[in-house]
Amino acid sequence: MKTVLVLNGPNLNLLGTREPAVYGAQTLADVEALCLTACATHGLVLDFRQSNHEGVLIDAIQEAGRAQAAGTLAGVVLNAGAYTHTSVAIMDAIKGAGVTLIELHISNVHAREAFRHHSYISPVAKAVMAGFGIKGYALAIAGLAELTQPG
Ligand code: CA2
Repeated sequence: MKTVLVLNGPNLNLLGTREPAVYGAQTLADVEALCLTACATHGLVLDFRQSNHEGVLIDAIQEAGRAQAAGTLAGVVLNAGAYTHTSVAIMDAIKGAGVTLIELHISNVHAREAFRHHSYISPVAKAVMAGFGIKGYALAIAGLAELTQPG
């Protein structure tokens, strides 16, 4: 069974504690439980991580590229948080790793402030998902499963 890496960036550990109107009331532990169910449905193994540190996210993306090349990883679901809008380094890491990656946002970033409309991740992502709340994580995992095992 292949693994899916679900990688969460800065401040996503605060989910459920503030801004429920934007991000909902559920916690990151709830997101992990939802991802676990989605992976089980699709015969995938979940690797779920969160970091507030850009370099840690980059190390995880590079590791994912090696795992995909070795045939053990289906791909990555990345919610890079605010790094989406700022990080050339994360964009370079995704490109360099050659990993299949779905960019994910809980909120519809295009219906929010202008600075959230630009993403450094989108040009190097296989697909982009935004605005489905935390259910988007399950949809992104289903999308990766479809890419890996079409039909
Ligand atoms: O909608 C998303 O998932 C975002 O990636 C979330 C980021 C934001 O900077 C992006 O523009 C869109 C923010 C994550 C911080 O999440 C918090 C959750 C609860 C309380 C405070 C922050």
